[in-house]
Amino acid sequence: MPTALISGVTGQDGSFLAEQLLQQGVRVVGLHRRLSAKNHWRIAHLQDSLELRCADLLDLVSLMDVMDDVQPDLIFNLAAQSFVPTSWDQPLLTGEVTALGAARMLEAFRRCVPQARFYQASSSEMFGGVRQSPQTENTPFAPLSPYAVSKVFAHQLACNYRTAHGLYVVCGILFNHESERRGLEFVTRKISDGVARVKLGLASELVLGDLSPRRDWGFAGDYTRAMAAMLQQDTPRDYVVASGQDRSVEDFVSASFAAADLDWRAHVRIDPSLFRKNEVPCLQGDASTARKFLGWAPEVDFDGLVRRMLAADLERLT
Ligand code: NDP
Ligand code: GDR
Repeated sequence: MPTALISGVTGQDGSFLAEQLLQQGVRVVGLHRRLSAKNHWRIAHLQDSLELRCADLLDLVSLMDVMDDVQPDLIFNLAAQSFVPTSWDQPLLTGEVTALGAARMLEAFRRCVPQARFYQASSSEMFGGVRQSPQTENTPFAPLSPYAVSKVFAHQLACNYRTAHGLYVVCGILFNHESERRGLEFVTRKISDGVARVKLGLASELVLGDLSPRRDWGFAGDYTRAMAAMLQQDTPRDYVVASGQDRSVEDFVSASFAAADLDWRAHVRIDPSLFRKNEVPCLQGDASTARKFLGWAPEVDFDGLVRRMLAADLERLT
């Protein structure tokens, strides 16, 4: 039975990936960091089968200790400071965790368990000021935020560990993926939570920023399936994972309010202070490589995602 080590197991993707690997009979060890209050709500249902170890991406020694002890066959580096606006407020922390944290994970892997296979969570944000559409594994990067710059560093370093050290390293360049486990600060979850509150009479309005940016949204559980499949291939390579369809934030808002039989224009207020510096206007991915080599295809479409997230927030708040 292989052993998988997941950093970021308390996050959205970590929880879906852990669940799916456990279902396949894999032994799963999750890394969590010491916090003053536990934040394990996304993995609470896995507590009987998931092993947890305490380590921090800021502390190389803690990562090496865990790798030496656990001897993983598969390593998924999902931990990051992942919220773009925070990366402007805390660019140094973002670099420490999202860029250098990946370097520490790679170095711990190289020194302790070089025979293992390593997955790096790369991001469509690396394409930022896009040079071509749709974006593929070969599209040049044009990062527009400290978060995106950090992800480019981590991505290119991971590729170097593959070519220079001959290690099995894969980067999944994932486009936005969402779920009922998404953090409330991200726009889709802010919308599903906000619509549910309006529907239940708990709020009268939803305050948002720019509705014009376009993203290629999918369901997180579909995307973590692709991550697991990437480490099962004979040859390590990079893969774009995306739905192939771009929609505006306004599309997500109107679909969500419509799913609750509400008119979004009566409830949404735009707050210009929420507009971003260096906004990424449009991202659209081409997942042909993932389809070809992994046989991957998403199971949840845009409308299914909107309905699923709204239903979960309605149930939670009722
Ligand atoms: P989340 O923000 O939900 O989860 C981030 C995880 O990183 C949390 O478990 C968090 O722990 C952990 N973490 C943060 N800082 C540290 C640290 N110093 N040491 C150890 N762990 C730390 O992200 P997602 O699940 O959405 O995304 C997973 C990965 O994929 C991230 O790297 C993200 O940047 C990337 N990505 C995400 C996409 C998406 O659309 N979701 C798209 C493309 C890439 P804690 O709970 O303690 O805060
Ligand atoms: P993003 O996700 O920055 O694409 O990064 P987010 O959901 O935060 O923003 C998407 C778009 O919505 C616009 N927007 C708002 N965003 C938020 N959060 N809140 C608002 O009120 C609001 N109003 C409009 C934003 O300006 C933006 O254009 C996510 C993260 O998961 C990254 O870690 C990951 O790498 C990328 O997706 C791919």
